[in-house]
Amino acid sequence: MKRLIPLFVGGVLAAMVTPTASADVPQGSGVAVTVARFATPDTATKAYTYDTALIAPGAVALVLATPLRRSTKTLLSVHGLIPNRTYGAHAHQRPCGALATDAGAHHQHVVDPSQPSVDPAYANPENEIWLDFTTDDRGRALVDTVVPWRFADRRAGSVVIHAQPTATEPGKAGTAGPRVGCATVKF
Ligand SMILES: [Cu+2]
Repeated sequence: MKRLIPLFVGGVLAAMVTPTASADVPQGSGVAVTVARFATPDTATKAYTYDTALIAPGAVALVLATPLRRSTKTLLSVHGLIPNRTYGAHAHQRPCGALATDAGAHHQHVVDPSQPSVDPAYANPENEIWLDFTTDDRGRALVDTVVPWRFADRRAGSVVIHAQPTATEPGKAGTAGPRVGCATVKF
């Protein structure tokens, strides 16, 4: 598995970056790459599991955040989760920590004046980065999303994985149940 990760990352990077590198990726703006193995908070440094029944220690997350000309593409790949299960996932404001709440709220491009934000006008997959996924029968998933904006002075710090799919209705928009894991990402 350890040997496979660089190959996997290399393949995904090549697939993501090569075809559009000259056209869409501005000079000097980096693709943020995170590859991390989930661990319990006592030993984790980059990817934390807060619920080992839903994210086993040793599971792997890969996140690629690519600034395009007027948009941002984020890709999340996971290995070693529960097979055939849907998880919620979003970009959150701060890096992960020992507590699931350390990552803060969702990063919003246009910040909802009313927090916590559960208004679909702000808590939606164009104003936030949503990466919900369903694992295959081997516990793997690959998902990506493009939002029509780029990070400026405020940048997200992590991708948080939740126990449930993300709700979209008023009063619940953006919520996805307990936070079961977190990967620190330098967006
Ligand atoms: Cu979230």
